[in-house]
Amino acid sequence: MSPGTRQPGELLAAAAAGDRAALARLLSIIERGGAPAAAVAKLAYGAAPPYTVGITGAPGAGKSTLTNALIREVRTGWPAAEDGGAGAQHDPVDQVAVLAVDPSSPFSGGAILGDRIRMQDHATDPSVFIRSMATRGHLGGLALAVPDAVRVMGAAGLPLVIVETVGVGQMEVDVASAADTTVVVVTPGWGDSMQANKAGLLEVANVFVINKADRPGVREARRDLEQMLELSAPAAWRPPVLTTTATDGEGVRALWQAVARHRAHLVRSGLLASRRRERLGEELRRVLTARLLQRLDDLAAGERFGAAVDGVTSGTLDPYEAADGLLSDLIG
Ligand SMILES: Nc1nc2c(ncn2[C@@H]2O[C@H](COP(=O)(O)OP(=O)(O)OP(=O)(O)O)[C@@H](O)[C@H]2O)c(=O)[nH]1
Ligand SMILES: [Mg+2]
Repeated sequence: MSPGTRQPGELLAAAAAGDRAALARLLSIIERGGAPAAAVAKLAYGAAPPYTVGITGAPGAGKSTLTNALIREVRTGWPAAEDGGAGAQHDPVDQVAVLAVDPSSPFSGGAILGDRIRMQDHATDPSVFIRSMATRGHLGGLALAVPDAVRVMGAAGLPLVIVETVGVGQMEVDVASAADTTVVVVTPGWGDSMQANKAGLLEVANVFVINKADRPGVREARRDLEQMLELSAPAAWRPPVLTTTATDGEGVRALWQAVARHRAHLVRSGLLASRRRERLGEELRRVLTARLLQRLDDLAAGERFGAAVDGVTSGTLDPYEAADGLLSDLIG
């Protein structure tokens, strides 16, 4: 049977048995949203969540190149944490998924061409699954679609998902904060261009990477980041500032070790569970908001709404009274 005619349950069973076409099909359903996406998402609940590493940063910072290089390290397994061996211990990572998310692009179709090219080292490796996701015009939709996609990948048996997000705006911060460990990639000279969103970056970053370390300005970029970190409130985890040259793999092992240290920190402190709970709460809020907005749209198209507008127009109602009345219809 072609993947197009199979039900979500069958597709998920096939995906869990290693059928990548079935997994890709499930992710397309998630991406399109609506009731079919909710049906797929429902199936994926309850499965063990994969460990999620977010890689975010400005367009062209080298995220895909870095991810490509990182996959090689990932395949060697989780390194022992360098803190006396607590936490992550040489766990094998037999499979890895990459989800490349582009909030600004309405195009996807499986894999953005550029990402295909830059991750081609692994194109024929059956244990590496690479997939792109775009907005399809639904504002805020990705913030809901990405966690669902990650869960589906987990339910399909992928233990580690790397989520690459382009950009540094609020939407990207939302998507990035859906990761267990978030790596923020900057380049020499980044400070001038991203002045506006430094606080947002600081909020989500667990690891900072200055990529393109083969270019001038690394020292200044590092000083910038360190100053920013100095100003932030002391916390149990201080994001390390690493340098990489993704094109030749320089610094990539240290990056993977930093991710492993952060993971060990989360596990040891109990933060992994509490942060995941927090994220689920955030997700529930988003679902609620989306549902409410849908009902509001329905309401605004109805007779009662028209009558309320008439009332406000004729002066028998003020807009606040009218809104309260409509709301009690909606919720009551
Ligand atoms: N000099 C130098 N170039 C790099 C390095 N890493 C990546 N590049 C180059 O930078 C360009 C962009 O790299 P990508 O990996 O596509 O960057 P990206 O952040 O994934 O880009 P988008 O997904 O489009 O936002 C490519 O031409 C890479 O070869 C590096 O460490 N040094
Ligand atoms: Mg990319």
